[in-house]
Amino acid sequence: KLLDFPQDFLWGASTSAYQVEGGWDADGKSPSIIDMYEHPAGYADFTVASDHYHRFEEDIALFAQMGLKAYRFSIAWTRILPNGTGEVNRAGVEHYRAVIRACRKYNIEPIVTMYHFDLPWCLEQQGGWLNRATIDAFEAYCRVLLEEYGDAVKYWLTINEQNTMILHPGAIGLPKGGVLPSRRELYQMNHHMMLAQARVMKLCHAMCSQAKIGPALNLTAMYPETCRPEDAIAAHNWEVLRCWNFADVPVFGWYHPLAVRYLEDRGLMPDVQPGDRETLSGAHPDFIAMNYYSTATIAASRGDASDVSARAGDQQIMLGEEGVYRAAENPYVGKTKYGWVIDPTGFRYTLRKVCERYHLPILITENGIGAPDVLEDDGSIHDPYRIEFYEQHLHAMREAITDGVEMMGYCPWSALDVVSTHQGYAKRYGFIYVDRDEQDCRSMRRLPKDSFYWYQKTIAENGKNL
Ligand code: BGP
Repeated sequence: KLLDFPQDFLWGASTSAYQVEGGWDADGKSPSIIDMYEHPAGYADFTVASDHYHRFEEDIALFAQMGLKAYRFSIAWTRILPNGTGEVNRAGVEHYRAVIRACRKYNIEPIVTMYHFDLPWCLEQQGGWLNRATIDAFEAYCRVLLEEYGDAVKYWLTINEQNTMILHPGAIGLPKGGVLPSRRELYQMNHHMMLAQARVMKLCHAMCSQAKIGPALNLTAMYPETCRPEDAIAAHNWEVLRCWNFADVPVFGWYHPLAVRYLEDRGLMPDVQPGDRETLSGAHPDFIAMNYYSTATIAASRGDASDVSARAGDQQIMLGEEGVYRAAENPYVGKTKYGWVIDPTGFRYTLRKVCERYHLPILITENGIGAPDVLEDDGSIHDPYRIEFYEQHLHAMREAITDGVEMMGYCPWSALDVVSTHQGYAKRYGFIYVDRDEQDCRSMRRLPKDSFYWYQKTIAENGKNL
């Protein structure tokens, strides 16, 4: 018999600042890397996005109508500290105070991401995450957040999808000229982000004894393509390099042992300064926040360049590595219109693995299906594929709870339509439709999709229908 969802389960939904807010230079905000990067031609710009910056009251009122008990959003560093560090922009601080107040008005728990891809451009120009000074800047920024909102926010997320930023840096846009950092540089940046995260987890616990904080990683279990032992080793290789190496550092204080050997063999191990190990082992998360979209299926390397291929429907994301692993097809799972694998059982499987590895409660901070939703003449949006996706994933999560996994909540992507990282408004995720397309802002009206009403009912029944 399936266990029920916990009574205090955080039924929520997510967004991130740069993908939803617009107001890119409003009230003293400085540009972030996202504002300065190159994006594909014809792609929706971020200057308006879904205009949540100006319409958050209306949006949060709709979230309340949907029954949300939590809203996961990110704060734009560039609104709080336009110079990356130093002087605080009061207008930026007051903006998010108003957002938090709007949540509280409806008993919606704010779950706040401190950093979701949008590094201040001024810091990038000084070397970005390659520069150790960015660690201090991040700590200074987060100190302001904890001082200003520490009494009103209980749940904090440090860094969103650090593993995506390091392994697939092109996925969030390209620097002008298209040159990405080398892998050696990326792992050095990774080390600095880990240090920054550890310092902020420690600071959060020191400043806000009631608060809970954790990393938000994109985690995905890997299947071997066959029961050939070499396929199993390759699947394990990629699971370690893609997932566990990023979560082991905050939880256990150091890199995964297999990843260390991998990095050393290839000259990719970051420079570690005296005191770094103590910093990493001196802080601990209260939970693991996890973004889950799909699983991957992996085969043994062929030992040549044919191991590397683009992910289906996604030229920005290359998979496979010569001598390490190769991406394979899985005939047992479905796919979205954008080629992303749909695998609810893989969700249960990933949750079991994360629980088993870290023995920490899990908060889902993203899960969802991107689709080209259609607005009908009568203002309705029929998205049965989204309802089906959520039904299946929530059922799988309930099975995971029954298995013994401790779940804190579920914040799918996304609360309302946002700019997709590289497919603009062509690919939508929201429960609420935003009436605009790439170039034409049209009315910007908010229109509940069918999935909105489905989620409303599901929350009201605490998931008993699943
Ligand atoms: C995650 C990001 C989100 C979001 C989502 C959907 O990786 O944390 O910011 O965009 O993926 O991805 P996409 O917009 O590329 O479809």
